[in-house]
Amino acid sequence: MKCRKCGEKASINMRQHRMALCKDHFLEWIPEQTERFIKKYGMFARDEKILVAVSGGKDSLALWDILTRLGYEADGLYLGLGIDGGIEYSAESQRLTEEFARARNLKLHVIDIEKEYGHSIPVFSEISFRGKDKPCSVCGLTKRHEMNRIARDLGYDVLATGHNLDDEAAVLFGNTLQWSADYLLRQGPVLESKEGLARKVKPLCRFYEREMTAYSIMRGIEYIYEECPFAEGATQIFYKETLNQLESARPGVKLTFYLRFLEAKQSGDLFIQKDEKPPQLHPCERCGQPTSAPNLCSFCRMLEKADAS
Ligand code: Q46
Ligand code: ZN
Ligand code: ZN
Repeated sequence: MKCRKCGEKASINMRQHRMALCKDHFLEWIPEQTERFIKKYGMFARDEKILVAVSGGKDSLALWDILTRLGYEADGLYLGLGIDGGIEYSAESQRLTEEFARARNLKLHVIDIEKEYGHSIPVFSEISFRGKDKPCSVCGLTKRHEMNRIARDLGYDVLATGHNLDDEAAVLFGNTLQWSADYLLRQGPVLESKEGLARKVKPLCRFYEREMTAYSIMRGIEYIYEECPFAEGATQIFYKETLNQLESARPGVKLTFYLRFLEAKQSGDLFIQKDEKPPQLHPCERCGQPTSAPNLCSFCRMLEKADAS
């Protein structure tokens, strides 16, 4: 297999694009494409301040690397969740993220949830569900709250996450199986800002996971290989495997699934927009973030419950 651009030996073959590239050209192609997606979907402008949510995994570190290579002003945010799971997951991912930032002289904000709020994520979850459920719902709630808080308090315009095509296609697959119209209407590369919350963007949403793995390895990025110990067995992983089976029989099917969805949504043909008014939002009495609940947002209610226990 030869590189399409220079004819040298290819390092990666992307069947969905019918294109193989050598290492050097692949490492050029990824940022070029990212820049194209940033413009196409109107993610952010050159003068906007970007906060990248970094977890120590390949996607978020690759995203940070790409944005800084493209010359954007992008700082990192790492949330210490206090997850151990026998592999010191949080400690190791924090070490790798800090190392990444130090080596490149980048600004990284680190928020330790336990120091900030008195308990780690697994403990919050234990209190909320008495150990009956995985910590993922508490974790997701906390991550969203903290990302919004830091972006607002430190004046960032945009919050960027490292979701790749495999993540987005799996979420789309799940929402389609359920015909969850509300979620489908909200899914996309950009979630516009509202009520004082920063805009949320996913610049890697058109890259396959294997492309991000290849990019990270070729760029020499050291990232945490292990998934969070709670991710195992999640429905999303099952959907990813199912889509990978489809992909090996029909190369490109994952990308087409996602892109056709975005096109259909943009054209307005596929979905009947409901006339209902969106829920009335007002600031949470404790933290000030917008909520539809009467007094406190769900995160602050969780904190109150934990304090009272
Ligand atoms: S939600 Fe669940 Fe993730 Fe939080 S507890 Fe781990 S798997 S990190 S993306
Ligand atoms: Zn080449
Ligand atoms: Zn609140």
